[in-house]
Amino acid sequence: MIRLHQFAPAFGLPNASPFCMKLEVYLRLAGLPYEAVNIGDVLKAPKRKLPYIEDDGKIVADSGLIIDYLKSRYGDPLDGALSNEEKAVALAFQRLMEEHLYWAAVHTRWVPDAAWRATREAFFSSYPAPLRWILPYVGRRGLLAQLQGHGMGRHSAQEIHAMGCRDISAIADFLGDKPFMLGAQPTSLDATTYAFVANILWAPIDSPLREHARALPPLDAYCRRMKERCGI
Ligand SMILES: N[C@@H](CCC(=O)N[C@@H](CS)C(=O)NCC(=O)O)C(=O)O
Repeated sequence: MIRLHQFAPAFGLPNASPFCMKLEVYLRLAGLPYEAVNIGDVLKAPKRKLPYIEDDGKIVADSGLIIDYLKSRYGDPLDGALSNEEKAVALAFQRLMEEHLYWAAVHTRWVPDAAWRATREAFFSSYPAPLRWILPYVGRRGLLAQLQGHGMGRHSAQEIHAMGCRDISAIADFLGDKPFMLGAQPTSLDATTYAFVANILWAPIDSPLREHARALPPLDAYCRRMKERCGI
């Protein structure tokens, strides 16, 4: 049985980490049985990030590499029939969400004081003292350093919001009135899209990104469709 190591659910979402949520949604859409280990211990993760999986003694980290591994081991029911052109578009959107929009969303959760209070409460309040006080401080400092390292954190809040909103518009424009990103059936791109869009739309973090996503009604309908399809 695949063991999925991830953070515990938070913010009323299956996972407040879009990468963990993406992988869990993928496992469900692909019909692969798994056991979720919601301990969220980043220090035990081989790359110090979650998710990672254990499968038959093999440990694989990084949601994208895990999906590649799962496809090679268990087949590719979601993407197997895609054309090279569709695969190229899927990869470009995946990178848009994971390497760009993600950092704009991280900024909305960890930087403004009001959002930070909600993030701290959701992610750290269940830890016993003194971890409850230390981890938020260490975690926030780490995330702010990552934002600087990526480069997103060097822009003004206004610039970051404008960039994130453009990404969200691109997703909505490409989705159009299709049921799923690449047509009538969900593919692995939908695991990514649902995870990243729901994490902006449905997390209780008031931000210009969420306002923008809310102003594009097909996105909420899409997330509901995905939720119904995968059950989380
Ligand atoms: N490329 C990785 C990214 C995973 C990632 O960024 N995970 C974040 C949570 S959303 C994490 O574990 N962060 C812990 C940290 O930075 O300390 C993947 O696709 O799995």
